[in-house]
Formats: sequence, structure tokens, C-alpha cells
Amino acid sequence: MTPMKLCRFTAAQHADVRIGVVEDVGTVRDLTTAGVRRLDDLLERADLGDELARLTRHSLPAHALDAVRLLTPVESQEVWAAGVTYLRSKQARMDESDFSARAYDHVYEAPRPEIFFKSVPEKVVSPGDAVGIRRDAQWNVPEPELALVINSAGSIVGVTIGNDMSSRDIEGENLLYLPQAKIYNRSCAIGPWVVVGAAEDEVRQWTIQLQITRDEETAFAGETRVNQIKRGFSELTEYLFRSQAFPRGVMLLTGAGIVPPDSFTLAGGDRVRITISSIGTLENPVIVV
Ligand code: DO4
Ligand code: MG
Repeated sequence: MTPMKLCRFTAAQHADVRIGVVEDVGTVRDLTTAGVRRLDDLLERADLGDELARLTRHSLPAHALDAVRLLTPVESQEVWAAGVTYLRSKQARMDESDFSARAYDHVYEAPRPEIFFKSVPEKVVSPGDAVGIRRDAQWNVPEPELALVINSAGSIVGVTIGNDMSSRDIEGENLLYLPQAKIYNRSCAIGPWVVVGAAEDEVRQWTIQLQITRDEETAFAGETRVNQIKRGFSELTEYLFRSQAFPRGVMLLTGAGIVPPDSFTLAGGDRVRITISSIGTLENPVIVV
């Protein structure tokens, strides 16, 4: 199947949320005119490739990409996140906390990965909307992560970009505070669309870039490769689905491989840009919540 970009969007001339195919020429083909009402239903189809080929044979109306408002591709899926899957993440967390260093060291090597709940779908932030830093935290960072899009059968049907916003001082104080460091208003952004039809071997060659701008200047920039991730995508998915069903599918953030220096903390007014090659860019301003 040729990779395709599937999005959720609104457009001035329609009152409802539409589903579209994003084309490299900067247009969005409107699949809703061919009867597609929900992206999660489409992603559930075992014959997704054939269905997309059939749908795109219709002459579908096109919108200019810069004239639509992209919404997060998360519709009804829970969002979960894997952690300490990159060596850089393990090192950063061991440095941030004497208290928890052994736990991070152990989980990086252990057969069972760290996987935690991140967000209900309603709270996921769309491209262009604000992500949050907690007002009771002093050390806040974005975590740029590849997100796996998984259907209810446990099959990885696509990939997208996630931002696992985190309060490092809260997480570093005590591992038991992890949910407070990770789950709060606007702590998870996902988008701008789902790429379907790319195999894991291909995705592992892609780069992840993070750029944080403050007052129009780059305050931090970093890059890694998906290939630096220690674990396989199926390994993470298999653990996530152990003794747990996701009737509407699930999004799994796969961990952060770029960590800004310890002297850096986000501030309200910053902008976070996460780019993954062959997917695109997820950009959000930062506010204090
Ligand atoms: O245990 C801390 C969180 C790890 C994490 O979110 C990551 O490595 O991306
Ligand atoms: Mg993370």
C-alpha cells in the first residue's frame, strides 16, 4: 500500500468535522463527500488499503491545506505512552533523580517496558492549539515522540506525531508523582495527521526533530532517529494489549529521544515544533495551565 496521510479537519463551508487525504501538492481531498464520517471507523477496516484505493478513485472535492483547520486525528482512542525507550531518556531521568535512578536503569533493560496512561481523547490538543505547562512546576519540557496508531485488533495501522508534555521536577522528586508530571490540562498534543501504509523498517529510518522558539529565536533544537528506540513497535503494542482491550483502538506514544539540557525549561509564549520526516510537523504554542 502506498503511504497516505489521513486527517480530520473543519472548513469554512462545512459545519461538521470532515475526514480527508492530505496530498503533497498542499490540498486535502474530502473523503466525507464519499461517505467517510469517522477516521477511527476507517482505521478499523481490515481492508484499509483497498478501501482507500476505492475511495480515492471518486472525484473528491479538494480544499487548500492552508485554508482548513486540522484537528487532532485522535477521535475516540485512549492515548498511552511508553517511556525510557531511548538511551537519552534513561540517562536524563537518572540524572534528574537520585531517588528514582535505579528504577529507570532497570526498566530500560527489563523485558517489560514502561507504559503509562497519558490522555483521554477529549483532552488531546490539536495542531496549532496551546499545550500546557503546569503552574506548580518549575521544570517543564516537551517530549517529541513517534505515535503508533493501533486498531482494536492490536494491529499498527499508522503513525503520527505526539508531544508528551512533562514536568521534570515533579517526576524527578518521586516516581509516584509520574501521573501528575504527565497528565494535566493540555499535556498531550497529537497530529497533524496519520500516515498509513509505512512499514516499521521504513519508519525506523525517519528522523525526529524538535525546535523550541522563544521571542522568534531558537531556544533549543535537537534531532534523533526513530532507529535509536530500543524496543520494537510490536513488542510495545503486545505489552499494551496484555489483559486489556481497546474497543476504539489506541494511540501509543513511543518515548522521547531528545531531551533539552537541564538548564532549559519551557515558558508561556514559547512555540514547540516537532517534525518527523515523511509525516510532517506538529506545532503548538505554550501556555501556563
Ligand atoms: O518515566 C518517565 C517517563 C518517560 C517518558 O515519558 C519517555 O521516556 O518518553
Ligand atoms: Mg515521554
